[in-house]
Order: sequence, then structure tokens, then C-alpha cells
Amino acid sequence: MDKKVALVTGANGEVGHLLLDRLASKGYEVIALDIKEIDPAISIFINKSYKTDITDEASIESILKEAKPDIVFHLAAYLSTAAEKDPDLAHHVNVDGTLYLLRSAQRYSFEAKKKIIIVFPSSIAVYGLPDLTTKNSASFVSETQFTTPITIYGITKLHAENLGIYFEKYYKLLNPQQERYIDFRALRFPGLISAMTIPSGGTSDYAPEMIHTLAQGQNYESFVREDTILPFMAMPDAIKALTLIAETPKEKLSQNVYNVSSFSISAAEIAQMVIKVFPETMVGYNPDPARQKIVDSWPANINDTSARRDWGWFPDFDAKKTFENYLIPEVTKKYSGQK
Ligand code: AKB
Repeated sequence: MDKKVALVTGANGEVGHLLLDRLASKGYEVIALDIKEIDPAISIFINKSYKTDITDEASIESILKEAKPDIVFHLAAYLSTAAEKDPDLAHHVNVDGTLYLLRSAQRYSFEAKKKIIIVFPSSIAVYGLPDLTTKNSASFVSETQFTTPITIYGITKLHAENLGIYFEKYYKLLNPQQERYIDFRALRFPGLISAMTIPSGGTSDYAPEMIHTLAQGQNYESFVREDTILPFMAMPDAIKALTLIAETPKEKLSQNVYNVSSFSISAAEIAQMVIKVFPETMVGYNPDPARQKIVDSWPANINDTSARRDWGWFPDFDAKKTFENYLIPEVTKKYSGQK
């Protein structure tokens, strides 16, 4: 049987690094697309790469026609803090880039007469809790609650989710003959923590930054308060969720957009877990008011019962396992000899 072809946009990013590896080991033909040259560390996992801007619609369409993907993992995006620094550009990349991809994919698939699966990582940033009291009293937030984001990143992610649903279900609704070929599947991720890479541009980045900094024997100054609680997920679980939803038969999916959750933890609890292993290090707290406002608007817990029910989602790593079996051993190995 022919190999399935998976195209990954924004392939050089944190998620892309591990996803390419996993797709290759699952037997996919892997095509990587990024605005920059593909990192040599991950180029061993790919069959072909394209250096292209996601907002160059003509290039995206010709790549789709050449690569003929069955699935696109659309990772290319500006994260929350980076997006706040240049909201216009973030809107262009996160919204227009997604629109161009969906439009080109619909055109390519219409010609090829075959469905194309678009897997989209959305985020807890689509939520906007009005204040800390509401955040502290809200229990597990479902997909339909508090979808009033305060950041341009959250707004673009929410809009991109709706664009995906539109292309799958309602594209050119007035034309009764319109054939639609997009199969759109989105996951709302919590903050992701990888042992391999340090993220940049996110607001949940205090967690991975703290871990990587302490593991290098340095002290860390947190830009959020110690009592800040967010949901987080270990990167291997994020990759598991992406591949699992991509491979689930469509008839099992009762919705297009799913929360996926793993564990919730405060900044102080993260510091405690890591300082236990690197006792010569310290964490200080110097909250940045704007970034604090952003994390205070994101839920402490999200409800992922629909993902668990429809496609058997469950995380392999709880907080203890994330730190003890994944992050601590891997970051210790990564930085050994550097202190
Ligand atoms: C960010 O902080 O922007 C991301 C996210 C929560 O989507 N990590």
C-alpha cells in the first residue's frame, strides 16, 4: 500500500521537531514546510522540504499539488507574546495564512477528488476569563465556555478554528452543488513543555524556561506570580494527541474542535519540582503586568471529556511522570557537562 503523505507547516517549531520524528517512525512520507531552512537536526525525518512563507498562497497551492498530502498538520503561527508585539503581522500569519491554506487545500482536493485532513493546533488562549476571581472559581472549562479571548493570538486561533469548520461544512453554502473536501480537526492545547527545545514567543513559556534554565545551573526570574496556575502538557503527549486525532475515523468525531488536557500546576509547584533536583538554583518572581494579565485570563483547568469519549484521548504523562520520567532525565542529559 502507498505511504500516506503528511505535510507539516511551521515544521521548524517546537511541536514540529518531535512531530516529524513521530510521523517518520509511523511510516508516513513526511513533507516539511517552513519560512526558514529546515533545522539539520530534523531533516533526517523528512522526505522533502519547502522553504516558503505560509502567506504566499500561490506557493502553498503549488506545493500541495506537487506533494499531494493526505494530511496537513498546520503548525505555522505566531504565539501569544510574539503576536501581541505585532498584532497586524500575527493576524496576517495566523488568520490569512490559515485561510490561504484552507482555500488552496479545497482547490487542490477538489481537482484530485479526494478528502484532505487538516489538523490544527489551537490553544487555551481562545478562552478569556474576565478576572482572577472567575478563573479561581471556574471548574473545568468546556469548549463552549468563556470563548472571549483578550489576546490577538487567542482571537486568531478562535477565528482559524471557525474558518476550518466553515470550509468543512459550509463553504460556498449558496451553491447547492458545491463539493467540500476539507476534513478539519482542531485541538485546544494547554501550555506545552518539551525537554528538547526552549520555546520562544509564548506566554506559558515561564514553565519550560524555568526548567531549562535551572537545569543549566542558573537561577530563573519568573515573569508570572508564583500562584499562577495553568494547564500544561508534556510534548510527547501533544504529539500523541495530534497523531491520534489525525488517524481517528471521521465518523467517531462528534465535533471539530476538542480540548485536550493533562495536568494543572502552579509556577511555585514547578519551581519546587525542579529545585529538588538542582538544589543549587533559585527561582525569583517578578511578574510582568501584561503577561500576567494574559495568563490570568486563561483557564486553570480545561474539560477534555469529549476527546476522551470520541477518540480515546488520554495523556500518558501526569505531572509527576512529566517531571520525573521525562523532563528531569532528558534536560539533565541535554545540559550535562555545561554547568
Ligand atoms: C502561548 O503561550 O502562546 C502558547 C499557548 C498557550 O498557546 N504556549
